[in-house]
Parts: sequence; structure tokens; C-alpha cells
Amino acid sequence: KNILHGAIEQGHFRQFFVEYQPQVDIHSGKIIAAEALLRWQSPELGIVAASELVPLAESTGLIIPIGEWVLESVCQQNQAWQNAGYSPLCIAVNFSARQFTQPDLIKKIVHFLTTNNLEPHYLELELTESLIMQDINAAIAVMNELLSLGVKIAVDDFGTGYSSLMYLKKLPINKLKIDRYFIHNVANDPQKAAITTALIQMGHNLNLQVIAEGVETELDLEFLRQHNCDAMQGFLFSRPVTAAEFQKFLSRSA
Ligand code: G
Ligand code: G
Ligand code: MN
Ligand code: NA
Repeated sequence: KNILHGAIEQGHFRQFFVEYQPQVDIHSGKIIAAEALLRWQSPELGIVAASELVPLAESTGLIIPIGEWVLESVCQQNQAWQNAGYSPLCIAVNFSARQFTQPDLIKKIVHFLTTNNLEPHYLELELTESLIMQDINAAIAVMNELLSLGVKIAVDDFGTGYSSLMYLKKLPINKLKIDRYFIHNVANDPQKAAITTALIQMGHNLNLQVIAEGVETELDLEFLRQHNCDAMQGFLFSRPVTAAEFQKFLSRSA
């Protein structure tokens, strides 16, 4: 915990970096977006997985400065790619509860967008169901503000939380990310297939974009394609990679 404090005080975030994982249109096979994933290269601990780092940062409150650093880095990187002439794409940033409930969140997001001259629809926030359900009315109010700015919102890990379908239709969101639990082996598991098919259909009925997470096999991809899922993300296409590696995926627009 003290190591994490130290990493921020001395290092000015130099021990942190962001990896990017492509999101691919399931029919065209083109990269349409990316998810940003935080990484910590600690001199003492080595590379610390986000699954360990984020809970630690949450409990110490350090998720606020670290999360701001992620947002700023992603906005800067996205604008740098646009300036270099690559086809513009939306980049999604994960948010945890403590970040999402900070009072000046909207102000900070507007600040990072304007200082980097980035149009709002190139930024997406990934919120989990459980984050939203902690205080659904407060969450909806913030989500509405974000959508009115033009920022996109995705529900992450969908299907594993506790949100009832009654609430889903009330949520101001653009996208459902079906949790990778349902996607793993979906082509050969009748129960997962039934649930996944229903989630895709339901998302489309609510005018949401539907993306499958954790796609690892051609068989599962083919199932998703046949059932008209919109996009896919997973090791089959690419693991999360550094910005330099991700840039190799990008194509020049002109
Ligand atoms: O990338 P990895 O599989 O290690 O991610 C583990 C968890 O950490 C995921 O649930 C992911 O959403 C979360 N995570 C990754 N990067 C960030 C971040 O920048 N902020 C927050 N709040 N969570 C993140
Ligand atoms: O909770 P969240 O969806 O934000 O977690 C994102 C993390 O999921 C990524 O950091 C990455 O490590 C992991 N991930 C991405 N694609 C795959 C995949 O195809 N299989 C598995 N097992 N994990 C994946
Ligand atoms: Mn995510
Ligand atoms: Na997820």
C-alpha cells in the first residue's frame, strides 16, 4: 500500500502505463474501438495486474488520481493518433465506484476532452452493473449528463451483476458488453448459447450496440456472428497491447 503511494508521489505516474485491446466489428473484421487497461510496473513487485491494483487503489482512495491519469493519457493518446492521420476510433475507459461518484467528475472529463481537443464521442466509459446499482438514481443522473455531452457509456461484465431487466430499459447507455463467462465455449454450451442469444436480442430491442467479451475461439466467434452480435473483443483477435503495438493495428484514413 505504501509502495503504491510511493509510486505516485515520486514517479509522477511513470510506473503506470495503459494497454489497449481492440474491439472489432464482427461482420467487417475492422477495428472500431479499443478498451484501455491500466498496468502498473512496480520496481518492487513487477507488473501488477489491474485485478489486484484496482481494488488496492479503490481502498486507499488512490483510484482517483490514478483514474484521472488514465483518462488524461487515453485522451492524449487518442488525439495523437487522430493527429497522425489514423482513422478516428472510440476508446473505452473502465471506471470503479469511487471514481464515478466523485462530485467533479463531469468537470474533469470536459477538461480532458477540451484540453486534448477530442470530440466527446471518441470517449466511452465502462461501468459495471454493480456500480450502477449501488445508487441507481444518482448513477442515472450522471450518465444522462455524460450522454448529453456526447460521451458514450457501456455496461461492462453484463449478465453477472444484479441489475434487473426492469432497470435496464431505464438506463441511459449505448452499449452492452456481454461478460466473458457466457462467451467462453458459447458455441458448445446450450445454456450459454440460450442466454447469449437472448442478451443480444434484448440489447438490439433496446437499440444498444452489443459486444462480446473474451472471445477466444473461431467457433465462438462464428456463433456470435450467426446470432448477429455487433462486435467482439478477446484474445482470438488480440490481447491487450501497448500503445506502440496497438498503433500497428491502426490504418491511415487518408
Ligand atoms: O486488464 P485486466 O484483466 O488485468 O483487468 C482486470 C480488471 O481491472 C478489470 O475488471 C478491469 O475493468 C479493471 N481495470 C483495468 N483498467 C482499469 C482502470 O483504468 N480503471 C479501473 N477502475 N479499472 C480498471
Ligand atoms: O472486467 P473487464 O471486462 O474490464 O476486464 C477486462 C480484462 O479482460 C482485460 O484486461 C483482459 O485481461 C481480459 N480479457 C480480454 N480478453 C480476454 C479473453 O479473450 N479471455 C480472457 N480470459 N480474458 C480476456
Ligand atoms: Mn472493461
Ligand atoms: Na468485462
